[in-house]
Amino acid sequence: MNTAFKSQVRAMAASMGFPEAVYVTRPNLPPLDDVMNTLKPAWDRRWITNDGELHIRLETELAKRLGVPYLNLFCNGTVALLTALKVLNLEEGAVITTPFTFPATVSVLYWCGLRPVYCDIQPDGYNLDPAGIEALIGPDTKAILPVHVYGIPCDVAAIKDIADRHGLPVIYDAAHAFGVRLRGESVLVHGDLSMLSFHATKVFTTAEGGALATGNPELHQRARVLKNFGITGEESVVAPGLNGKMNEMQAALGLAQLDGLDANTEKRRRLDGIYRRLLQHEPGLALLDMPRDVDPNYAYFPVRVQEALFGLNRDTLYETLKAFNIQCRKYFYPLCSSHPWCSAKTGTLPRAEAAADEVLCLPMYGQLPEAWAEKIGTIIKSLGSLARI
Ligand code: T4K
Repeated sequence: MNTAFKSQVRAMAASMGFPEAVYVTRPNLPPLDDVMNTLKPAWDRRWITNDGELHIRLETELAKRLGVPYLNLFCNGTVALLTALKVLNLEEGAVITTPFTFPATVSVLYWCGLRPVYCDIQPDGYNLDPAGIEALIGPDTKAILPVHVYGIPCDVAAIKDIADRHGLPVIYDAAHAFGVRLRGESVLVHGDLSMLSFHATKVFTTAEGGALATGNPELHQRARVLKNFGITGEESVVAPGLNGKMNEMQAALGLAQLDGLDANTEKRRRLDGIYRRLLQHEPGLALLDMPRDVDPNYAYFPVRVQEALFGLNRDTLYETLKAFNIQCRKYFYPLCSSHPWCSAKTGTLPRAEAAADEVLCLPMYGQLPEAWAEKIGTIIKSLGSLARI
C-alpha cells in the first residue's frame, strides 16, 4: 500500500480505532455464580468426573435441545472425532474430506492410520462439493468426512446418495453447527455420526468439550465404551479405548449456559444483520448466503474479499484492521492440503484455494456491542473507499 494510504489509515485509526482488542470471538460465559451454584452439588458429593450427575444432565438436556436421539459428551471435539473413526472401525485407507477446515478434521485421520483425499468445495459455498466426491472414490476409500463449515449445512442429501451407493459411512464434522436446523430438523441427524465442538470459541462452550450425536444406538453405545478406556465393568475391558470423558466442571459451565442460549443466538442474528446492511452492497465483498431452509446459529461472519473490486486484498485488509485493534481471523488459511504433514497427493483444489486466500472472518459473538459491529462495518467500508481512490 502506498504512503498516502498508510498515513490516512493512521489518522483514521487514531479517531476510530478501538481502545481494546476486538477479537474474532469471545466465549459466551454465564454469570460465575450460576456456574458455581450448578457445580456445588457435584463438589459436595466429591464426584467430579466419570458419568457424574451434571454430565448426565447435560447429555440429556443437549440431546433434547438439539433434537438428536443419542448424544455422548466428550472432553473436546477432536477426541470426539477420533472416537467416531474408531467407533466405525476405520483403519488404514482413505477418507474423502475437505481441505477447507480446521487442521483437527484431518489430523485425526492420521492418528487412525488413515489418509485424507481432498475434494474441492462447492462453487457457491464453502462445503465439500458432492459433485467431486464420486471421482475420488477408490478401492481403499473407507468413509466420507464432510464439514458443515461456518455452520452452513452440507448438501446432505447428495452426500447420502453417494455414500449409500458405495456403501460408505459418513461422519460429519459439525464443530460449527451447534443448534443449526435444516428443513426444520437438527442438521446432526444426518450421517452415521456427527461431531460437535464446545471449545471456548464456539457458540456453546464448556471451555474445552465436544459431543458425538447419532441416531444409531449401537454406535452410541460403542462410543460410550471407547471414550471410557473400553471399560464395560470393573473387570472387563472390551476394546482399546481412550479417555475422552467430559468432567463435572465442564458440564456445570455447559448447564449454566443453557438458559441464555436463545438470547445469544438472537443477539448474533442482530449483529449478522448489521454487518449485512453495511457490507452487502460494498464492491468486492461477498457475504455468505444463508440458505432459506436453514435456521442458522450465526457462528461466524465470513467475508470474501475480491481485491480487483474492493481495492485491498484479504491479507492487507486483515493487517490494516489490526491498526484499529480489530483482530479478524483467516479461517481457513492455510488449507489443510498445504501443510506438509497432511498434503496427501491430490489434484488441484482451485475453489478451496481461492476461498483460503480471500475469506476473512469478522468479530462475531453474543457480547459484541451492536455499536461495535456498526463501527467495524463502517471502518471496512471506509477502507475500501480509501483504497479505490
Ligand atoms: N473441526 C473444526 C471444523 C473446527 O473448527 C475445530 C475447532 C475442530 C474440529 C476441533 O474441535 P476442538 O477439539 O477444538 O473442540 C480456534 C479453536 O481453538 C478451535 O477449537 C476452533 N475449531 C477454531 C476454528 O478456532 P484458534 O487457533 O483460532 O484459537 P485462538 O486461541 O486463537 O482463539 C481465537 C480467538 O478467540 C482469540 O483471538 C480470542 C478468543 N478467545 C479464545 C480463547 C481460547 C477468547 O476470547 N477466550 C478464550 O478462552 O482456534
